Order: sequence, then C-alpha cells, then structure tokens
Amino acid sequence: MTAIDDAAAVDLRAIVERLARDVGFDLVAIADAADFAGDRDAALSRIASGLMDGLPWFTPERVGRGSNPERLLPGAKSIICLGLNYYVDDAADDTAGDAVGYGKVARYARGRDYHRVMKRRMRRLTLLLSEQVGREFGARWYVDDGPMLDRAAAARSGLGWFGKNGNILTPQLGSWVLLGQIITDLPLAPDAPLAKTCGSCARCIPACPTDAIVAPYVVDNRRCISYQTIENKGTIPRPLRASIGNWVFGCDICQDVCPVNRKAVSSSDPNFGRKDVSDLDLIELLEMTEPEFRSRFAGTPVMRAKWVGMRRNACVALGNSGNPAAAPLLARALNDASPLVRAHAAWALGRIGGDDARKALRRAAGSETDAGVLAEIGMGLDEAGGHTGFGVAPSG
Ligand code: B12
Ligand code: SF4
Ligand code: SF4
Repeated sequence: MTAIDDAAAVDLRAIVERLARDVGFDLVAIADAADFAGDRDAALSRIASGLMDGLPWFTPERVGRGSNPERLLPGAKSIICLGLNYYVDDAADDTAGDAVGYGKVARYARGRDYHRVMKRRMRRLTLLLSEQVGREFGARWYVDDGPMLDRAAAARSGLGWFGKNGNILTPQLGSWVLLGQIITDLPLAPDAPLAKTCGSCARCIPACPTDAIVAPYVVDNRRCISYQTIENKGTIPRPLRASIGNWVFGCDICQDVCPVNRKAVSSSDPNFGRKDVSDLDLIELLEMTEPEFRSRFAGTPVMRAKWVGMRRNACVALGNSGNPAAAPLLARALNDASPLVRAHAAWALGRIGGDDARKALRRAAGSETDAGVLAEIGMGLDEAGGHTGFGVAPSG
C-alpha cells in the first residue's frame, strides 16, 4: 500500500479511474463539488410548472439539498461520476417483444436491481481508494434514489452531455448507461464538460408516443410511459393508455431512435440482459399469483411496479394488442380482487371489442360495486359499441 500526497490530484485521478474499472464501472469522470445552482433552478422551475407532478418525494427541499454537495458531505471537494453500461444486444428478443401477446420491459430493468449492484461497487471503490491513499477520507455515494441530480453531475464531469430526450448521452456508449456518484473530500483533478450537443437532431421528440418531451431537454413526468407503468400506483389516465403500446415496465423509445445509440456496445455484465425479465408473456403476467410474481422478479427493478401494477399494465398492453383471443382472459380479470386490475381490464375489453368483450362487460356491469370500475365498464361498453345504459340511467 503506498501513501499518496493529497496534493497529487492528477495522480490520484488516474488511480480512481483504474479502480473504478477494476470494480466494474465502464465510465468514470471527475467533477468539482461546486454548487449546482443552474441545475437547481431548472429543477425547481420544473416542479413549479407541474412537470414533476406525480412524484411527491421530488420536493424543492430535496432538490435544494441534492444540488449542493457541501450539504451532502461537509468539506466536499470532488465528485467521482460513474457510468455502468446496461445495453445487451438481444435483437431476437426484441422481435418477440413486438409480437402480440408480449409485454416489453425497458432495458435497464432486464436484470438485477442496479441500485444494489452499483452501490456495492461504489463501496468497494471507496475502500480500495482509501487503501491507496493510506487513510480514511470523507465519501458518500449515490445512485438514483438519493437526492443528487445524477445527470447534472455527469454532465459537469464530461461523462456525457444532456440529450434533448433528457438523458445523458456518452460518446462511448450512448445513453444506455446508469449513473452514480461518489462525493468525496479528496481533491481530484476535474475533467471538463464536453463541448458536444445534439446539434440539429430532434428525432426523439416526435418519436415519443405520449408527447412527453414537451420541449428539448424537458420531460413531463406524468406523460412519460416510464412514470405511468412504474411509479404511478393508481389509474393510468385513459388518454395515454393507447399510446403505451406493449410497454409493461418503463420505455426505451426515445433512446431506441437516438442516432448516438448506434454506438451501443453490448455489456458483458451478467447482471443485465436476463431473458426471463425481457419480453413477458402478457397472459402469464396477468394470471400470475403474488408468490409467483415475487419468485419471478425478486431482486429485479420490476418489483418496484408491484404485482397489482404489473397486472394493470398487462391489461393495457393486452387491450392495445387488439387480439380477440385475449378477451376470455380479460373477462376473468373483471372478477379480480383488485379494482385497479378490473378497471383496466374493462378498458382493454372495450378496446378489443367484439361479442365476447361486450358480453363480459355487460355481465360485470350487473355485479360490479366499485364506482370507478363501473364507470370504466360503461366507457368500455361505449367504445365496444355495446352500451345499454347501465350506470348512466337504468335501461329498463
Ligand atoms: C425522477 C426520475 C425519472 C422520472 C422523471 C424523468 C425526468 N425527466 O426528470 C421518470 C419516472 C419519468 C423517469 C424516467 C426515466 N428514467 Co429516470 N430518473 C429520475 C431521477 C430520480 C431524478 C431526475 C431528475 O432530477 N429530474 C428533474 C429534472 C429537472 O432533471 P433533468 O431531466 O435531468 O433536467 C436537467 C436538464 O433539463 C438540464 N437543463 C435544463 N435546461 C437545459 C437546457 C440545455 C440547453 C441543456 C443542455 C440542459 C438543460 O437541467 C436540468 C437539471 O439538471 C433520476 C436519478 C437522480 N437521482 O437524478 C433518474 C434517472 C434520470 N433516470 C434514468 C433512466 C435510465 C430513466 C429512463 C430511461 C428509464 C426507462 N427506460 O424507462 C426513463 C427516461 C425518461 C426520459 N426521457 O427522461 C437514469 C438516466 C441515465 C442517463 N443516461 O441519463 C437516471 C439518472 C437514474 C440513474 N442513476 O441512472 N425518471
Ligand atoms: S421514455 Fe418513452 S414515454 Fe418517456 S419520454 Fe422517452 S419515449 Fe417518451
Ligand atoms: S435523438 Fe437526436 S435530439 Fe434526441 S437525444 Fe438523440 S441525438 Fe439528441
């Protein structure tokens, strides 16, 4: 173990880079720990204009704390910004994902929960670094669920640049990288932000099926399929459901269309690219019991959407498949214990239409007691062309 003079910031930086790769990160860059004043203002104005609605924990107080490294680690001098490549080239599976009857899971979630993977590696990196420095030093690490603005730190460090779809694009791996940071009181030589931009490209904006990219760099949380399928634990707004297609967990469309992502390199990290969490059989998903759900998805990000949420999402995707073969299954789901599943099954039957769907909806109208579900059944019948007037006025 060699003790290193703190003043040798440049040497230290080289050591950090080597260790970061040793513990399993693909990208590393250093930012200084100055206040993120501009990013704070952008985030606060995003909250004030309602574009972060639906995420009650994303508060001005949190942004105030997370945008000031000194408040997270007194004496903070540097931020080690890390990127983990999660892209796995599984074109064959993606074809299955387009087929009727399959639900798509966003790439980042096709494997082990990255929070655990990255935090473990960051802890190890910090330990190895303290061995190299020859003493303990102040460090705190964050990935996603902390108050830090992960993308703002990555942009300042030159790890990547802000794309118009909101994501950080990296020159080496495109946007298929998860971001983490170690704030430290070690003085490390910072890297410069990249001079790169998206230029005249704006392909991701019209590609977003829900028009969630309301301006370059600005995503309306509530319109984003990622929010609706993962974070929203209640009803998915009716006007968005058809645009969700067969995404059942997250969405990758604005990244799939991005020309920078042609540079994607398949990761060899065994934590990603799990086939049993890629394209999900919608029928299996909808019929899954809670213990089956847990045993299939334990340790993966999919757990965040919860059992009921994923079955709600399966209903939406089945409705969007337009496949009449799904009607009997959706009809069974009209008796599900969860009103959320029943409501979305009613919508899906309305969208699929046909005699079986209409019959099932009429039958459910006679027994349903939940007002919200009854309203969905009524609208479903309207859409399927079979409304007989129940719930609006007795049909006599
Ligand atoms: C809340 C959240 C969401 C929400 C809201 C998204 C959003 N746009 O904020 C939802 C649930 C929708 C979501 C979706 C996704 N997320 Co998310 N999410 C977060 C989280 C927790 C906070 C993001 C945040 O601070 N938003 C607030 C806004 C204000 O921040 P911002 O969008 O970065 O905005 C900055 C720019 O607009 C910039 N800016 C403002 N004006 C201008 C002008 C110019 C010219 C420029 C250049 C910049 C610029 O300033 C702002 C502040 O820095 C972060 C983790 C974290 N702790 O940071 C992950 C994070 C951003 N998510 C991530 C991922 C992977 C996703 C998804 C791809 C998942 C998926 N496949 O479904 C999608 C992508 C959706 C999208 N197009 O953005 C990664 C992004 C990795 C990357 N390479 O960028 C992060 C960093 C998690 C991680 N640690 O890896 N997410
Ligand atoms: S993740 Fe999907 S819904 Fe969200 S902004 Fe990108 S394309 Fe739109
Ligand atoms: S699609 Fe074009 S505009 Fe959108 S993030 Fe990629 S390069 Fe930027």
